[in-house]
Amino acid sequence: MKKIIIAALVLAVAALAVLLTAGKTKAPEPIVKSGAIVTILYQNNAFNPAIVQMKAGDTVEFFNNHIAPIRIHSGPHPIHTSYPELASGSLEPGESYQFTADRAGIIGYHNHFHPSAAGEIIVK
Ligand SMILES: [Cu+2]
Repeated sequence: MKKIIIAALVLAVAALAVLLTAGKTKAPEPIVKSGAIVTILYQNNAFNPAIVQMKAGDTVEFFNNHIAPIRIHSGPHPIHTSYPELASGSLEPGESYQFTADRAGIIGYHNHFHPSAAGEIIVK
């Protein structure tokens, strides 16, 4: 009986040693710096956070958590010429819109249905 217990202990120690060694030789996880998504919530006629900073190629997601439809556009209201690619169309409550900025700059945006609700995307 003692031999069986000793054998089991030896096996357990060997298995633990293999696990610890495997953990130490594992390559570090890469830090993903592209393709990040920043989420902006719209609720009670305000964006939260209203101002976000990201890198060109990152994605911002606008999520409508409000009781009414929203429509995201760049400034200035109502012509939206500063960044015409930012145009969500009408977003019903519970819907979201993803936008990827492809160049550096400061993009002012607003809810076209409630233009005083506004913010900025700072693209580095
Ligand atoms: Cu507008």
